[in-house]
Amino acid sequence: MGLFKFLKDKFGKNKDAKSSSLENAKEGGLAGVIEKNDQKSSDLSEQASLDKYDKGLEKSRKNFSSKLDALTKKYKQVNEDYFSELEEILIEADCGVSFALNIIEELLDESKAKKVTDPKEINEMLVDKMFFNYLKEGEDIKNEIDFSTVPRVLLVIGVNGVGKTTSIAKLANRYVKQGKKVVLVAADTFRAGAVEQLGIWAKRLGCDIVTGETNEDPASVAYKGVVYGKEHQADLIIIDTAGRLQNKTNLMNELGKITRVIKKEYYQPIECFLIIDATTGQNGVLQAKAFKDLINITGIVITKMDGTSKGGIILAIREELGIPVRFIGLGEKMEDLEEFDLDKYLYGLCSGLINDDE
Ligand SMILES: Nc1nc2c(ncn2[C@@H]2O[C@H](COP(=O)(O)OP(=O)(O)OP(=O)(O)O)[C@@H](O)[C@H]2O)c(=O)[nH]1
Ligand SMILES: [Mg+2]
Repeated sequence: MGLFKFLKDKFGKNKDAKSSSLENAKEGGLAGVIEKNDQKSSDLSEQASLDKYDKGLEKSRKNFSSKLDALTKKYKQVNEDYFSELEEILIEADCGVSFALNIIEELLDESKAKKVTDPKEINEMLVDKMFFNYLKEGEDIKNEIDFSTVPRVLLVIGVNGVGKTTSIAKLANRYVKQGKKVVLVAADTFRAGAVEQLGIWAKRLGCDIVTGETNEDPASVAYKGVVYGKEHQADLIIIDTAGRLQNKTNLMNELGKITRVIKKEYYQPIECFLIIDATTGQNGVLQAKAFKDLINITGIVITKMDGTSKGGIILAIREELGIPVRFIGLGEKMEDLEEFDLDKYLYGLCSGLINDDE
């Protein structure tokens, strides 16, 4: 079975599972109710997560699926023009030129080999390819932070205004709810108000916060934060940094200094999340390239997915940088950060096509 059908079955089944577990719980005894309630709450949280993807990707889906749908209706049989229009749709969705070119080439070869001429079938092949091209062979991606050794240090970086501090608050919220002790470190000593902004979140979430003086060297604040977190048995130490444009050499070099100083006190690998604003399109890919040259990025958090109609950026980043997207911001609220899930993402982006396929 192709991924296209698999997604339809998987997420369709989910809805059935929810109602049947609710119904069974009504009928069963106490043990049955407890068991069914466990099942029910996991079904419901899975459904809630899927709903967030669905809502957050609404603009992208409308844009992408409606264009593909129009293309499918325009051509009864695929030809060269069809493929060049399809390529354009992929590029316009911010999937990146190299991703688009590669996937079109593969589709051309495969459709010729299998003698497929129906554009609906090509859509199915396209969704399959989007999936398999994301997964690099032999790679086992773990999105969640690994707490097998604690504390973990997470450095959060990115250009100005992409959503670093908000994503930190969302991540802290996620892990506090899982019972982890989270310490926030305000190493953005550059922008007026940055420390206060993180302070408000720390108070709201009940996390300790380590701050420095105005204009104190951010590396020194980061160091203090790591020492504090170790002394206070933190599970996770999250370091907020100033927004820095990728072409400002001094600010970029500062990142190297921050990691060097942390390593004097912390000997485990540092988690480093680069935050990318989905609404910046291909500029986000350029930012990621510049940061990657300087620092070991262990994951990407894509923010503001709800604000763009070009949700393909995740595919472009994966194609061009090979760095996994670990979390995805699907709204402004605290709960609107989800672990990245390729199935839900592709379903969110393409469900218009998938559900059309009745
Ligand atoms: N809609 C939406 N808005 C978001 C999301 N993530 C962040 N934002 C908004 O983006 C704006 C900037 O967020 P910040 O967290 O302050 O960004 P920053 O990267 O820390 O900014 P600087 O520290 O100034 O570089 C805020 O208005 C956030 O509410 C998201 O996933 N969806
Ligand atoms: Mg900030």
